[in-house]
Amino acid sequence: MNIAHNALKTLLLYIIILTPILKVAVAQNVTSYEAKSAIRCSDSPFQSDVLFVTDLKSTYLLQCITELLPAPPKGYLPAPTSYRWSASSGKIEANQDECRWSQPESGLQEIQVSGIMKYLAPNPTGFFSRKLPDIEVPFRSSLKCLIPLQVDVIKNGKVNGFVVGDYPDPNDWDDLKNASNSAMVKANADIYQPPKLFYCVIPETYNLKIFKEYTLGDFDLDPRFLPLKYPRYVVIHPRILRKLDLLETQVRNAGITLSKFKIFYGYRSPAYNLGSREEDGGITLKSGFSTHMYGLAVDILIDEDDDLVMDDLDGDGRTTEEDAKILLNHVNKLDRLLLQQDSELVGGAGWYPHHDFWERGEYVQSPYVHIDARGYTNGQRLVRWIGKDTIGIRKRSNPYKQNAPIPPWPW
Ligand SMILES: [Ca+2]
Ligand SMILES: [Ca+2]
Repeated sequence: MNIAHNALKTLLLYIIILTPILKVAVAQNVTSYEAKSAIRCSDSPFQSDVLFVTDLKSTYLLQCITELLPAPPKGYLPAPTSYRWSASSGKIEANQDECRWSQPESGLQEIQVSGIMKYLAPNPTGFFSRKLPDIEVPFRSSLKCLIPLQVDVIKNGKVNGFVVGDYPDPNDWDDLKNASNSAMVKANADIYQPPKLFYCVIPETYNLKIFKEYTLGDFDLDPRFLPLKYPRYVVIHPRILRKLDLLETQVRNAGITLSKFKIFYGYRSPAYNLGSREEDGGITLKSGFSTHMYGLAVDILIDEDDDLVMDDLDGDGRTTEEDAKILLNHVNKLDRLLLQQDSELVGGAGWYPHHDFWERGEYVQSPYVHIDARGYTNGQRLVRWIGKDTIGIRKRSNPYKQNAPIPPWPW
């Protein structure tokens, strides 16, 4: 009797506990909801793993985009969503799903938003129908932002302790002697001013994508070949990112497979450029006013098989200077169009038929192409040049083939 009584009690208890749960489950068709959210910046195209900040004077407008998955059932009405914004540094002016952000500190910063998405259940329609539960789902998102360090005057050739060397003066005749074309440098002195914005490169930021598939480290020297102390600083002008993007489109439209260009050299400081002149075999490969020093240039390969050698673009079964020429022809086509459009993205290009990247030892020898977004031409002619043969000068054999395994990443 007692056992039966206890069993009945337990059953009743279960019914009492389970009924509301079952009701919700039935009402919501056992749906569990998820609120997806993301922070987007409409003011900048440079957003990938991080928002890549290129202008410290700007106020960035950030928007939180939310979506309930799956969509709420028919009849549910959205209630105002609550948002709570915060930032690791800088000034925030939040207004619902939007937030204006300004004056952030340099380095890797983070914006966060959290809140609750709410949908109100429809009112019951019949005498026996019950009110369904409202839907309330919390969400949380964050956006990493890479903020440059502003350096108005480079003192003692250093940026926050990192040696960049002395930038030459485009109005000084002594400095102009080292320019490959002093008249053009002098006439375009505005782009040859010492840069003011430097991005800090550390192992934690090296692999962060700043724009589409391009990482911050793509613009720094490769630590697999040249282990140097961190933190380091690089300059990346937004114009070269926009130009890489246009060139990618142009190359892909021609039917060439390309995930991204492999950047051999992005930023090179004046100290690095001067130091490596000697290593280039005693010849001056690097101009005293190289656009690499201003973050306006990249040396690139198409290297989908990732062997650090230009791919066989013309399909003759081997890598030669002709493969680099195919890429150069695409740069020419793009630059002619940019010149017609009077675009600031127009630039110089160099064809390097044979080249030895001295600091990578025997690992890397490949034809490549230099592109830049210097913004000027030589009248109606594009600025173009052919690189010297450093493999021949250094008497390296077996070009374009690796003869040693590529070193592992140091982290
Ligand atoms: Ca290759
Ligand atoms: Ca070929």
